[in-house]
Amino acid sequence: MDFDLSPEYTALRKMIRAVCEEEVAPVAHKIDESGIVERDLLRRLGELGILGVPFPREYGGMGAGEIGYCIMMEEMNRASASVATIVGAHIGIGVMSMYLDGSKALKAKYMPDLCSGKKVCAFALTEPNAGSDAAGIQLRATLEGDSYMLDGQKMWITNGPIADVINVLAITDPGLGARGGATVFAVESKSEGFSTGKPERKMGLHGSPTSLLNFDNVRVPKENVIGQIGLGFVTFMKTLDIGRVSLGAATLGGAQASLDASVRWARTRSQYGKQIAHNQTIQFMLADMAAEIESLRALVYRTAWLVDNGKPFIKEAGMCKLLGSEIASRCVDRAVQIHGALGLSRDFPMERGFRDARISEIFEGTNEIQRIVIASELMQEVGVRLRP
Ligand code: COS
Repeated sequence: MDFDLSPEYTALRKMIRAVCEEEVAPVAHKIDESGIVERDLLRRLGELGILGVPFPREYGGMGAGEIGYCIMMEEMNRASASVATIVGAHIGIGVMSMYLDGSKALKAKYMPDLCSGKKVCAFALTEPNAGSDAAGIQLRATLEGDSYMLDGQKMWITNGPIADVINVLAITDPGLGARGGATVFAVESKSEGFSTGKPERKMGLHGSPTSLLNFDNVRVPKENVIGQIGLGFVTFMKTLDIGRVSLGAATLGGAQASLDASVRWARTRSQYGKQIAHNQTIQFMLADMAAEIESLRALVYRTAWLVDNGKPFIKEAGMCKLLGSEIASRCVDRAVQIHGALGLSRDFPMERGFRDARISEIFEGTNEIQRIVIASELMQEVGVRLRP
């Protein structure tokens, strides 16, 4: 079942699985019902090093790279999709955007507290009028002395209501627009003029808070610029590429949870005097789930290996997100079917899993965007440029 490439990764998975089984899975139902992930749980994950898995030790991380991070996200999403989403937005796109292009000083200032769970991070790209069209952002950053003043809104921001540090893409040169005229800023949520909207009421991921962010002339010092002025769009695109690999790993964990529960139920439940596992219809569903999960596992960890070894991975990252989210949705759909009426009950995990899985086909770039990215990369390999 595991696809670990060295004893270090095996030990990492063992540690994370134990934490997930003992401290995360037992509260997953309560989190879904209450809509709250206790900050203490995030602090605990931070203390154990889990919030810094991919990053180097010099910035407070665990130094386990993308493969280690994928192992963590797979295990976390197997236990609770809400917790995995908070953790994924925090590490995989939040802290990651700072790690990729931030100055040494900025990383030294924020990353140790973010990796240890003292602070929570968010990644703010989406706006009321800019979703799939990421380059359509309008939030403005205007230079005033030694600071930039940020004015505008972000929307659908995971961790928005709980984040202490938010990495925000803003237009610094309206003449150039996002492509060449946008910059990333690390904004502290305690800054004057910053506020958040009410948490969105979503179909799933009830414990993962998502909200609108308002920037009403928020002053951000120049030192908090991430990367180069004008090159923020590329920083965010690169971050999303990496995020899509770990999102694939998360969907792998969700799909595995569906299969594990279905196998258990096929052995437990009897009809017509025998375990339902003896029905070929059930066997076929289990076999299809297992085959899809194993193919996803191979894709995710191979892509993580590409990332860790500095090889091109954009096309494969799009595939991780595309296939992973579709496989996870199909697996949980079959799991609901295998569980029959219990699959619909709010007192059993399949119903929650069904609601939680759907968003993976939408957030961090819809699957339609992933197809565009994959096709663009394919055509670029033969010298044809598809996007403007
Ligand atoms: N990695 C690195 N750089 C990238 C990139 C990527 N995946 N995609 C684009 N870029 C760079 C390009 O190289 C280009 O730079 P140059 O002009 O120097 O070549 C620049 O960014 C603009 O690229 P492009 O013109 O292709 O951008 P588009 O506006 O056409 O956007 C897509 C392309 C559709 C890929 C982009 O808008 C996207 O990913 N949208 C989805 C956004 C998303 O995931 N939202 C979810 C919410 S955030 S959780």
